Amino acid sequence: MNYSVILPTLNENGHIVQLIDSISTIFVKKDLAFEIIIVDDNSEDGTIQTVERHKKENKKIQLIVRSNLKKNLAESINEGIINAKYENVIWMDADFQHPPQYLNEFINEIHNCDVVIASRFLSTSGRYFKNKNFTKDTNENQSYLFNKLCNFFLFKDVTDFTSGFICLKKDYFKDFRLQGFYGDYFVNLITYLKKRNAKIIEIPFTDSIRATGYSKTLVKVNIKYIYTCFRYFLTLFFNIIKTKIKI
Ligand SMILES: Nc1nc2c(ncn2[C@@H]2O[C@H](COP(=O)(O)OP(=O)(O)OP(=O)(O)O)[C@@H](O)[C@H]2O)c(=O)[nH]1
Ligand SMILES: [Mg+2]
Repeated sequence: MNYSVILPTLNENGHIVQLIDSISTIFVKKDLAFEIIIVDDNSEDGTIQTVERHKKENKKIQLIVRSNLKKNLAESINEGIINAKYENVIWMDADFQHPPQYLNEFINEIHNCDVVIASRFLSTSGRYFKNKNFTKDTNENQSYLFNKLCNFFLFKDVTDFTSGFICLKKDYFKDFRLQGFYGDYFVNLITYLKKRNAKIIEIPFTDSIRATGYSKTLVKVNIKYIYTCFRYFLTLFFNIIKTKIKI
């Protein structure tokens, strides 16, 4: 089996080389064919220049810069998928919140199914903020509640509908594109995969704290935060309709 790992980036300069190297080490150790596709939405912190320099040393890197386009996470991942050359695609956050060691489990599990999702909400999963040294962001409560509602109204055998840490067959994207405001694209993806009767396995994982830089997700309750919540709930609503009337 072979793997295209997609890293959507927006200002991740502080740790991007370290992340690329950690991912590369996993595949090299297992002697598996792989590539790492960085899809950057015009970072202004030097991420692009850093990756360009690192590309000269690591031939597995592909860099795509989405210049002059509206920044969008789902569209960035779509761009990575279109340019992926291997059978399995993986994508994950590029800030170490999705620890690269779980790629080992993706590689083990994908032999037994079509899709592996790393979940924050299985009984054996963990959260970084359980460590007393870290505070919980406001949006974590919203994320927990949203995922519970998705689990109740959509599919009982999926727990993390906004994971963003996944391994699946590239073939699923022959006639499907990710679409969403932000992390809600993942709900649309799960509904689509279920419609295709994909065998989905969730593995528990414990997220880590972002390595450097800042979160692009809103952590303060303001009008933008309320709008983001509204967009997420709208996505849930449309997915309930889609699953109930099977369109
Ligand atoms: N290409 C691209 N990448 C993005 C965009 N927004 C976020 N990202 C990347 O998506 C990943 C997740 O973004 P984060 O800012 O860490 O947000 P989050 O993990 O959902 O939220 P926190 O838990 O608060 O960190 C990171 O790799 C970001 O660099 C975007 O508009 N375009
Ligand atoms: Mg993050």
